[in-house]
Amino acid sequence: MKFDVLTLFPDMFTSYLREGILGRAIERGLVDVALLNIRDFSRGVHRVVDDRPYGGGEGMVMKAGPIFRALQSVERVEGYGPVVLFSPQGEPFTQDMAWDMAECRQIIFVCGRYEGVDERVRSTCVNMELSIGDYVLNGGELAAMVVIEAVSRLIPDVLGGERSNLEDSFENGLLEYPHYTRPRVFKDLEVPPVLLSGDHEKIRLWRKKQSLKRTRERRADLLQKAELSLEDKAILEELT
Ligand code: 6GU
Repeated sequence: MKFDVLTLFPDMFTSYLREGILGRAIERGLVDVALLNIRDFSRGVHRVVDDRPYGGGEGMVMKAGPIFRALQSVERVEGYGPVVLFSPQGEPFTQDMAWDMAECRQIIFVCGRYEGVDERVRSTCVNMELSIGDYVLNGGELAAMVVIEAVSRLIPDVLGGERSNLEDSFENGLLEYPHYTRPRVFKDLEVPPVLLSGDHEKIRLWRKKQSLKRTRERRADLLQKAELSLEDKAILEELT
């Protein structure tokens, strides 16, 4: 998987991309991230990338030209995916989108900054606009890192033996059950005895119940959308 990231702040990515599971995936050649500094595609000695908005008002707008030229410079590999603009006006990013993106060979990201980007960037070079949530960031860089991480960990072999991602929150539409490890007693708090019982069926049912309970308490919206089995429904009945 190749990610091409257009940004005014490429240095924001460098230490992040060296760390952890993603760092190892890049080292192993499973993921490749190319950083393009939009400023390198500006014109004139002052390397201007933004300007005052037509019609007046506060703040600056990212110029279309540098972004357009940066995009033109990106070599498209076979099987390339979307050109994504990150902005608070975008469609909310979801795990389902991450799975779709993981099928692509290449995704291009444009990180917006300042008050916004010239609208003509949207109409000429971008075919998807994404947000990572209902709050305002200073730019799309953190959003790009979020999406790179969410997509990368779905690529075969990236997680390796770390554990299946199929049990993760959201993969079955539910939040995860609680986890415990040693010691058995911590500040008078005991590990639920069922987890020490060795009875795998009992443990499976307990975890399922905890997962459903937690989802109902914290994210009733997810429970509405989840595909529930007969067993799930029976457990929920019991909980009420
Ligand atoms: Cl993608 N960009 C900015 N600037 N703010 C955001 C966002 C993106 N997603 C949520 N807030």
